[in-house]
Amino acid sequence: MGSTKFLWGAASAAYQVEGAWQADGKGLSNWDIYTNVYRATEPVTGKQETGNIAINAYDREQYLQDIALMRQLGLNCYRFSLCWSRLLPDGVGRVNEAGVAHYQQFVVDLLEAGIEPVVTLYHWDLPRALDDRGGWYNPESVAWFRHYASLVRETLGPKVTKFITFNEPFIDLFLIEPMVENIKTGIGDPFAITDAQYGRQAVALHHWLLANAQVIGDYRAAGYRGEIGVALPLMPTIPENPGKSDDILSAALGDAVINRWCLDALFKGRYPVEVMNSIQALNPEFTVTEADLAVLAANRPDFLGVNFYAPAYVRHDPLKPLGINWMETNPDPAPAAFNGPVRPDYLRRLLERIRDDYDNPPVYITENGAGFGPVDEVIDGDTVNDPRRANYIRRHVEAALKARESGVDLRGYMVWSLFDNFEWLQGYGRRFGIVHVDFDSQKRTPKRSFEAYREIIARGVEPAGG
Ligand code: GCO
Repeated sequence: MGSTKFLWGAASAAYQVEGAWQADGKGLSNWDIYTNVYRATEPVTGKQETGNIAINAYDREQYLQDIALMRQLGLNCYRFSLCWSRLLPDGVGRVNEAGVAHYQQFVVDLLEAGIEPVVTLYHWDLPRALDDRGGWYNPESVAWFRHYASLVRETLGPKVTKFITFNEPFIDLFLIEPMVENIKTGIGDPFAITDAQYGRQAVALHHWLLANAQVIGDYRAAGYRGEIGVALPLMPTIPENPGKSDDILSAALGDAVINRWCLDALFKGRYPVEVMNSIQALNPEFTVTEADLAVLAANRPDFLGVNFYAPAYVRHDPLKPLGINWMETNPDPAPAAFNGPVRPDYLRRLLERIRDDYDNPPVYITENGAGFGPVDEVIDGDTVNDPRRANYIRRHVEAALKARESGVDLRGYMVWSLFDNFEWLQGYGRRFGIVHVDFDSQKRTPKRSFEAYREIIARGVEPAGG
């Protein structure tokens, strides 16, 4: 089951847009603690910023206005995530009926606007009560997530035809969470992530992947007739200096850790051997049983969500985990986007690689977008001039549709993001929206990129297969 029409959408995440951090019986999440107690944005942005209000997207009066903008844009889908602790304030156990009712109403409001909800179960905001019980390092986390996912299937499944279990395992577990840990323990440089942290995070990632597979199995066993997938942060790696063997080797290992670890787990039911060897060298306790791998192999997702922003230039750096420095260089000419080099050619190459290496699974681009800083956010009367973002979107959609013409089973594109929002540890300073948000007044102002994306949607796509 699932729509045959090409999906044109936008993506968001609960903690980045909802606000209402203590409304209607919601339990605290890890991110409520990170921002209000650890003041986690301060070492990165210089000020304490939180998602307590964000862009007020929980408020129905507000989100109905936002849905009107979605209709003006021509969207036929909208990707958002659920805040687990709105539904289960303690993570497991008692259900918060007000939280369930909120998301059921949001789904109805989207459907009545002709917009298909694409629902992410986990976009990084874990109930604080579960974080206190060891979070994703606790083997029980697989059962906690299955319990939560079953509640979601029962309450939203009848109207939601596409679920995404997890968003961006590698970014959350191997970048954001170690940074928060460094901030919490007072290490000077939040980016000083260590081999030991990588070794420990691998345990959490294994639990995510097991939980994903078990939930896919649960949904199918329960007769769920929609589609269920995972959204991966895929970054083709490029040796910063192709004349240096170390860079070439680090780029290859980086590709295995960043891209193939999850892709192989989801679509081949195994972990790359070089990943297993590298991680077990960091953490001898990291073990994966044949039974675990059998669970992965038996529950291949219905689709792959590709979150693509940029390729990653990689140089060998003995001071970085596994010797992989994947974040610090961008030798490409300006303009540099927040998330890396502007290289739409690498999106096409990535999609064609997925087609060839993973048996051409159905693919949705579940995130793609850019921010370039104040130079590309120039308020101009009743709009905002962001030509670089508009150009970025045009070029990446074009590259994706070229891949589709070459046989990639691409079924949709979702821009990140419809609205400027809370960009995790970067706070509100990194704008990604095609609609400007005045974070004080909550006023929305469509940017030039909004019109550019509207024209792309209006132009449409050729039927698949030419
Ligand atoms: C991520 C997330 C989004 C980000 C977006 C811009 O991958 O980090 O899915 O929450 O806001 O990617 O960085």
